Amino acid sequence: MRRSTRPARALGVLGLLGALLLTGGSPAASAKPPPRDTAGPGTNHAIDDPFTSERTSWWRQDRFGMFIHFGAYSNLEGEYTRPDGTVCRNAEWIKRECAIPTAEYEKQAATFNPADFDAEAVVKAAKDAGQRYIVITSKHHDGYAMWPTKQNSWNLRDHSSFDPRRDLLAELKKAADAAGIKLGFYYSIWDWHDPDFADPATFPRYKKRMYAQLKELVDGYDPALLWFDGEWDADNPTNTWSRRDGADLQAYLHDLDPGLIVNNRVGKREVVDGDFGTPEQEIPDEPVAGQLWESCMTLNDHWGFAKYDTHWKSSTTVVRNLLDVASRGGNYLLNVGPDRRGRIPQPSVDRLREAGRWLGAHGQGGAVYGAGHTGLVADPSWGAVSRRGDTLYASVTSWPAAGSALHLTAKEAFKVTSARVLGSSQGVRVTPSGDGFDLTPSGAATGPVASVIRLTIEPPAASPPGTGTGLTARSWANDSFNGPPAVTTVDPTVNKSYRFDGSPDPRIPSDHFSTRWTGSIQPRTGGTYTFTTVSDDTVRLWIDGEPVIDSSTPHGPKADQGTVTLTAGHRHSIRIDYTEGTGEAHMKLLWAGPDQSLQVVPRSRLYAD
Ligand code: H79
Repeated sequence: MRRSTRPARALGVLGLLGALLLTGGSPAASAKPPPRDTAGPGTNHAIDDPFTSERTSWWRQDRFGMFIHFGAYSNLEGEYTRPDGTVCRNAEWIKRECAIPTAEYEKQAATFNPADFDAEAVVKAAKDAGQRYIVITSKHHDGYAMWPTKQNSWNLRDHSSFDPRRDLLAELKKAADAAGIKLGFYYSIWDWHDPDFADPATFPRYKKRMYAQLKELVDGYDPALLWFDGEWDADNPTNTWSRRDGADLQAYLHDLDPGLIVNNRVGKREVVDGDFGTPEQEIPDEPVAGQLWESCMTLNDHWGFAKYDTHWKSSTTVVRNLLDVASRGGNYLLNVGPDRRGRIPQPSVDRLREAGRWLGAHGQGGAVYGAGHTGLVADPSWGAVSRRGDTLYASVTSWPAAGSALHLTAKEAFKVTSARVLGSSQGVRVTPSGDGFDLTPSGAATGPVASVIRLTIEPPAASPPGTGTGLTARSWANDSFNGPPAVTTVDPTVNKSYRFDGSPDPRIPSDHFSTRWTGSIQPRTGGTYTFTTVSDDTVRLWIDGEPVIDSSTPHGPKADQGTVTLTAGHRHSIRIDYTEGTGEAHMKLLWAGPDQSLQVVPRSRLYAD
């Protein structure tokens, strides 16, 4: 939709023209605009604030996605019989874990014929589940491309028994578009098949092919998201992927399509990498500090199809996981693994449909879509509470005995103006009690999965919108605030991603600098605020002269947090001391409060000296 205008494509052409004019070089020599990461001192690579940007808006609302693991490994359906007759089991890691010789693995892949892959059925399964986006493996660690890549013949068109006229990713894109479902691609950096991958001397050749493949995917299928994996240090084959490789790749992708959403495994899974964190097979017990996040999880015990794996999660578990995730401000990416013919296993389809039925009933999906962390109440033992504006959704998984109450612990002062159980006509008595409220429903649970009590609240009173223009920023060309500052500006926000080569100003080199931000910060609502700094190398934060964060031991990319009580409309003095020694440089200031979800502190709430 919006993204089809592709402003970057035009920029790319201009960049190419510029390069030609400057160098007089041949088109071949300057086929690619220079990576943003070589832009030099004075550059801030921060694209936007993923917590608030238009770019990530759909992803932040949609909450629930379908992960699809499908590749040459699927053809083995989780089992490899060795020449000696012994059997080795694994799914998408089967080549490596069962030590299948490459020739053997290639031989079996040549028989791969997922003729029954039905993109419309896949999209329908996702839609029926209430999933609003799909992420499919375009290439897993085995290096096998699921689209007709031109970079090698190790792909579904050139190395399979599949109809060469078909293109699964194109089919899926078409079906997803028709259903209004977003499509993203998983892509493994680690590649067990490409002969140039493991040797640092030939790695640049691999990297070039990888860039070309990613360009094929972006240009050919217009994905909404790229989900990288295999970024970690590894042996067999050696993986040398570095933070700098990640920074370059992120810049390259942004030039290809500035609308792309990218996960943190594009780099080295640090809080500054990509747009969102990727807890795998786990649900964090509180919002992730400093980054959007998405838990990815299998529906049984394997990502790829494994014919013997019947250890399915129940639809109840799926819904409850999703409710927990949404209440902590995250997304849930739930996996299916099609079989060798391309069919999603029926037990998966059944569970997804049951989960979708719950979400679609009585407006219960309101607890998930567009809802997030409340900032107002503690995580209860009896379920999960999420929030959308002035509505709280208390999803109850342990319904109280008749006449008993559910206690809601309030972290901030707010009022409850109404309460009702979705899908039930029973009443709910709300009484202030101890550190919060008691909710006493008059009837039974609405079902075995979860019953949702929808509360309308009056949040703490808000002061008028702010009129700030940012903080005073003084920067030094040394890392100890020594002497007079080299440059003084007003920074609208503290959202810096200098990476390896950037700095606050062209006059300040990319290593050994410091910045002190001063002024005042004015919250709309009074109460307890959590400040989060994302920094590399050191940061100290004071509010009203009191230390809130002191992270002055030089560190790599890191989130630090501190809490402080602020008064509505009051301008609290703020000071941030940030230093960069060598290497990468980052500095962000985020906050979350009683009526304020986690985000970079906006300009309007910051006032210069
Ligand atoms: O694509 C899925 C996994 O293949 C991949 N990431 C998700 C999204 C993944 N990579 N690493 N891991 C998951 C965790 C590592 C697990 C391992 Fe093992 C334990 C690797 C070797 C031992 C599991 C068991 C995989 C092979 C044997």
